[in-house]
Amino acid sequence: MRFLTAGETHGPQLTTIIEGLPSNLPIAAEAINEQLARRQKGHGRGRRMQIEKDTVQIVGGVRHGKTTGAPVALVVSNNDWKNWTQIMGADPVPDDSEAKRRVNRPRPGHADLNGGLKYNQRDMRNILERSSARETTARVAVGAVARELLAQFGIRTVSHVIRIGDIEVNRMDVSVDELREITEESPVRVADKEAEAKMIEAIDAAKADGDTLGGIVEVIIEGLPVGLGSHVQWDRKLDGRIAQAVVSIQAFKGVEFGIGFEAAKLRGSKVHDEIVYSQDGGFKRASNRAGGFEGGMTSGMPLVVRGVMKPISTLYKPLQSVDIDTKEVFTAQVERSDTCAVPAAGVIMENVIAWEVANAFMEKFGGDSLEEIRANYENYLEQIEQY
Ligand code: EPS
Repeated sequence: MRFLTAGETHGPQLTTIIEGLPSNLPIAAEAINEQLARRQKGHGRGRRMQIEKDTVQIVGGVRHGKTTGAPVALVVSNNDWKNWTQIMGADPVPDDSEAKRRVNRPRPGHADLNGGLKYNQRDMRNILERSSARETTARVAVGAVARELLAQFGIRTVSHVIRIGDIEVNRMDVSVDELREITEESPVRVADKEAEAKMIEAIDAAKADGDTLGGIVEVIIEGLPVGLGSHVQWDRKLDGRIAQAVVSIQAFKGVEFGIGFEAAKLRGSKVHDEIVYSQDGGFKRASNRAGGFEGGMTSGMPLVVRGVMKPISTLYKPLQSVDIDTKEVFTAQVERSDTCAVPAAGVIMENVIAWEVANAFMEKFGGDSLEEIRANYENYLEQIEQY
């Protein structure tokens, strides 16, 4: 399967085409809207989120609630577009027009300067409009569709924030289902109430200082069969693909699986998961330090992936930059932005990973209709059972 997105943060809409989905997959706009709404929440978001109420329009590939096998086309409109029609319109405007809201002081940490140089754009608005994390709206819509496919096979995902700035959660002894319920109600998507209060305080303090905060989010996926991805070729390793997807989320700087970077400190005997077998449960691991992967393939244990997001680089108290016209030192341009988008980033990460897993699922069990995939899947489970 594949997809592409198009659209600018203050343009008319975000557009996506997904190709390769099977037919007969139930898709409801409400299920996509639910994911879009989750992405918009979180303490620390700016005024833009009060303007937008993201809802999807399904404009291809779905009829009477089910996919037909044709490309699925999705559109999410930007409510803010009405304030930007001149600034972001496709029609030409005079070179010196105020309507351009030209950006000539690149913001450190953003795509502005690299993109301006690379694409030979002297108005860096042409870069920032597309590099903006608004684009993740489209990727969440794609992930929401992927989740529908995974849900057909009992595969479920959850995410939670484990760090914002220097505040880390205490691990709670809760099931994944409980975690899902609690984090959905939390303004920073954590289960630990004490950490929640401190995180909110830290975000408010950063905002008061014109500063921003990053953090770490964790995604857990349960119900996976063994053997998604493959060891045989570098670009078929599913953990590698997930790493790429996670680090491609705007402002993400790193990814780890299971105990992740901790493994560097420990001896092998404290890192690897012992293999156990039972008549009714089949092969399992006694622990899950590997985070659900061995050899680039799923082990059947839950996937545990963490991603680190740097603090958003648009600062109300901007850092030093250089004016590209005069080459003089200036502070970077101020654009409206969020103080902390880590809670939203967890939802984004869940959805981009859901896409990668669904893609690997289709490679393994792929068929043109949901029924064909189900038959392949069940056949494989039987093979595993008899192994
Ligand atoms: C963003 C800047 C802000 C965020 C935006 C990402 O938008 P604006 O410049 O319009 O205030 O709100 O995020 C979204 C719009 C979104 O939907 O997540 C940026 O520069 O990346």
